[in-house]
Amino acid sequence: MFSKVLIANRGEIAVRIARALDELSIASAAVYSELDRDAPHVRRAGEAYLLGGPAPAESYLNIERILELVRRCGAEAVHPGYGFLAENAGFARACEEAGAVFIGPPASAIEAMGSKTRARELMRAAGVPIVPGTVEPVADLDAARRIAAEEIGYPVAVKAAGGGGGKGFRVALEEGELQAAFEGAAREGEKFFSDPTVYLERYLPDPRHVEVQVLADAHGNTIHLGERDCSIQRRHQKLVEESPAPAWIVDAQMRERIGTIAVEAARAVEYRGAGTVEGLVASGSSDYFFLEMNTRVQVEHCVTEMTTGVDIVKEGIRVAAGEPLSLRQEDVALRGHAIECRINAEDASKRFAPAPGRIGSYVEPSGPGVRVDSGVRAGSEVSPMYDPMVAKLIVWDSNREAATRRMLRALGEYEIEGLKTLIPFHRALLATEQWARGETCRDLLEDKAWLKTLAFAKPPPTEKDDEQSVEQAYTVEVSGRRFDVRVIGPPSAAGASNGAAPAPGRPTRGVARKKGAAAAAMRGSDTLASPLQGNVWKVPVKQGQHVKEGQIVTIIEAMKMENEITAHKAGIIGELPISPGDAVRIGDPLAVIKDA
Ligand code: MV4
Repeated sequence: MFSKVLIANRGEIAVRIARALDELSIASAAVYSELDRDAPHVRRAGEAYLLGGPAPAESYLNIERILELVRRCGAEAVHPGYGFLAENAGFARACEEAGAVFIGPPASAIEAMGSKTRARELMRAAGVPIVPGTVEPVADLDAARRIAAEEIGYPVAVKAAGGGGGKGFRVALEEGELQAAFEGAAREGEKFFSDPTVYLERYLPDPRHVEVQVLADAHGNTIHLGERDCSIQRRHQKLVEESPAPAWIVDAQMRERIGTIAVEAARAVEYRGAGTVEGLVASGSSDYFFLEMNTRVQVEHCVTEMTTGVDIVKEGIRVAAGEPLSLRQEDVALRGHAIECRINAEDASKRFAPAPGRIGSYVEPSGPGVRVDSGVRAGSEVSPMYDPMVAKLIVWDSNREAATRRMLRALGEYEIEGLKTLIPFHRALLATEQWARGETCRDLLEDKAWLKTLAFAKPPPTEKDDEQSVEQAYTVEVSGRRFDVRVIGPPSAAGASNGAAPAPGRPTRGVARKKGAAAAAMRGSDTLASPLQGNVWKVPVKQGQHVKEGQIVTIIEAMKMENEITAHKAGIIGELPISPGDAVRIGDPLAVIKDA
């Protein structure tokens, strides 16, 4: 077994991996960006090293720097978590070349599944059912027209070959819509994956997203841990996941069938470690079609851990070290029902706009059947630079109905001050008839009137009296390695001496005052300020135009995501100092909206 592993990630998944390493008596090394000096994942690991600046390219995507730290700290393996470098075959290879084990599948399996057309071809050859359509890239619009009309039939889905997770996915309900869908998918493929090739699939109306967790070792064992239903999605972002799927969607017989399909899919690419085979179940049928395979541990792996008792992260580490899986297929038993709600720093009432900010007081739910995997704590700053998912709330109970009630109880216990999150959205969603009936809730997730009811009250000013604490915790970096120190003395003198970030929960006077002033300046202002850093993609409004509160003013691309920025008030667009292509930073004015 390894003696030390470097965790090449941040947030809740880095904490999750550190916990698994701890239980396996493996030392853990965290890495962090300048923004994450005081993040929980940094404190949770045994040691921690600075990667570089806040931007992912300088930090969590900085392959050279990560490999340099692997050598320096003496880690024998690297755990990539999810996102960032997790599905980067080049990184997996670079790790092996540097003499470190990449905790994940072989680079060849990442590559095979990374190209969606290649994956479809391999799956078809392996007898895995794929959504009917092409397994080769479609050369041009004329070819697409012919194939859609003669071979597939409308409606068709146009998907980017380099895509996945819904990026570069367009639908054409009829021939008249094909050109826009084709060009849109190709453009998005080019933008996100530097690959404009697309393929076609039959479009399945209102399907369910059902995925199967697999585990494979290097001793010929490939098993599955049942399915997760992730049908509650908005703009291809999963919001709620459950395991098992509602009993009326997947019964024991179907579970065995799709489990076998998933194991075949994994075997076809000589998979190792933890992976997920995603599929669609057509509405009102039990037909199951392979969609894609995620070659990493997933955000929602926890619901499967709750119903099987298997520690998926630990199994992945064991397998990477050459050990066999700790269980066989016949040892897998599903018990009860688990649900996960993603706690994102987003405002559902404003089209799920990112809502970064600083957390004030913070209390996680607990009690029977409740698990919280989080990457934040009181005082944490949630940056627009990274994923808005700050925590996951997972509950288990004996059946779906009981688990739903337990989730509502736990959501009620969750206290996050100062940050808008999806907690009110989840409380409302899980209380609906649609959820109780196990529907996909598509209409509800786009229902403006319903979402509007989830608006946040204006927060009262929370500026607290300055603390008179004499003990202060600081982070110091010595040659790029992080250490925690405590300084006893007058707070201002200690703060000025080294300029290090103060420990969370103990804001210095300067920081507290600046925050308060900025917040006061924004309140009641006509200026719509950018909540994030990125590039202006679209500006669907004009100067002089009347806008309603919540109407889209601009779409900003950041972190490969399109973020809709909506009017904070109704009125007339006075100034509009932005146009497509402009780079904007946090706080930059996007528009001035005058009272009508
Ligand atoms: C589809 C589809 C219908 N037909 N493919 C792909 C990525 C994933 N995030 C959703 N994807 C879909 N692919 C074909 N051929 C519908 C979706 C889809 C979806 C599927 C299940 C549950 C919720 C969904 C929400 C949006 C789109």
